Amino acid sequence: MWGKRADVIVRTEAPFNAEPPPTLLAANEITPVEAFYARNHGLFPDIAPGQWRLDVGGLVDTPMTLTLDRLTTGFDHHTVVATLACAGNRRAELLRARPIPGKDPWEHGAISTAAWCGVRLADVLDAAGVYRRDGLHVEFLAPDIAAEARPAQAYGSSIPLEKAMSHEVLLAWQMNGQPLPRAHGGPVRAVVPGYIGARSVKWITAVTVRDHPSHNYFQEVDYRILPPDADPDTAAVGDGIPLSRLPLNCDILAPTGGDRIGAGEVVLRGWAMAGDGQGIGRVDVSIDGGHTWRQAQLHTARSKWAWSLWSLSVDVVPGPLSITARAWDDTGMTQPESPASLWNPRGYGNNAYSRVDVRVM
Ligand SMILES: Nc1nc2c(c(=O)[nH]1)N[C@H]1C(S)=C(S)[C@@H](COP(=O)(O)O)O[C@H]1N2
Ligand SMILES: [Mo]
Repeated sequence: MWGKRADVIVRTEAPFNAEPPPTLLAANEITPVEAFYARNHGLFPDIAPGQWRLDVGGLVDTPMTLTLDRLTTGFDHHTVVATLACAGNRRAELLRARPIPGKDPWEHGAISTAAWCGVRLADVLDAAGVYRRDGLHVEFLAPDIAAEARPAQAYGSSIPLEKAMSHEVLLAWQMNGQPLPRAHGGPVRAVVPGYIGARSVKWITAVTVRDHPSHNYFQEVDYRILPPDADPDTAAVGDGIPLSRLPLNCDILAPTGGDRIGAGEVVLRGWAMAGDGQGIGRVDVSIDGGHTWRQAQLHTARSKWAWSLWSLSVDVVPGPLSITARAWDDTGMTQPESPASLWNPRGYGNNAYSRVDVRVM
C-alpha cells in the first residue's frame, strides 16, 4: 500500500499509519522510502505539482505566493540528512504500564531517516522580509482534514521563529533523491530536524509568521504531555506541555521482542540520538538486567540531525534473555530508566532505557 514494502506493519489503512519492522529499520543508515514510517491524521490530499502554491504571510514586509517553479529556481538547494521521529514512537512500552485508549500502539518503528532536499525556510522568510522580533512563531498549514481533531480541521502546527531561521529547517521536495512521494507530503513538506515529527508538516500550503504559537488542534491541544491524572477527552485548550525538541533517546532494533535466537555470538543493533543536534557520547548495553554494562560500537552519524546506529556482539546461552540499552549524550546526560515513570495520558515522549526480551534456543 502507498508504495510500502509488504512487510511493514499497517496500524490503520485510512488514515494510513504504518511502521517498518525493527530489523528492517536497523539495516540502513538512511531508510529506504518503501520502509519509511507513515503517520497521518487525515487522508492524503492530491496536489499536482503545477497546482501547488505556498502562501507566505503574517508578520512579514512582503507577503508572497510561491509556485513550485519559483521555490525550486529562486533559492539555493540544500540537502539535510535528518531523522524524523513521531512523538508516539515506543508508545507500546508505555501502555504496558497503563492503557492508552484510542492511540496507535507504535512499537519501535515510528522513526526513520532520509536525505531531504529543498530550500531553507530561512531563505524564503528572508525573501518575504520576516520581522525579526523575539517571541515570534512560524505556523505551517496543510489541506488534509483531521477528523479526530476537535473540531475537525486541517492539519497544522508551529515552531518558534528562532528554529525556523536555523539552517537545518527545509521546505523539501525530494526524499532520498526522488521526488517527494505523495504519502510523505509531496509536492512539498516542511522538515524540522530535531523536533517531533508532528512539526514537519506535509503538503504544506501556508507559512504564517505570528506573535503566538498556532491555534491548530495539533499545537494547542494534542502533542502535549498531560499530567498522569488528566482526562485527554476533557482536557482544555492549552492544558499540558507542548512538545517540540526531541529528547535524548535510543532503542534496540535487532533482535526484537519475542524473537527466538540461536545460542552463541549474536550482534545486537539499534539507534541513539541526542536532543537538539547534540552528539551521542556513548551507548551502554546490559544483558544481565543492568548489573553490568558493555559499550556498543557507535557508527558515525550521517549528520548532526540523524540518528547514530550502534552494534555490539555478545555471546548468549540458552534461556530467557533480557537486553537493555541506554544512551548518554556528549554533555553527560542519560535517559530515564523506566517507561512506567514517564506514562502520560496520550502516550508521548517515551525515552526510557530500551528493553527487549527474547529467548535463546
Ligand atoms: N499535513 C500533515 N502533516 C503531517 C502529519 C499529518 O497528519 N498531516 N503528521 C505528522 C506527524 S504526527 C508525523 S510523526 C510526521 C510523519 O511523517 P511521515 O509520514 O513522512 O513519516 O508527519 C507530520 N506531518
Ligand atoms: Mo507524529
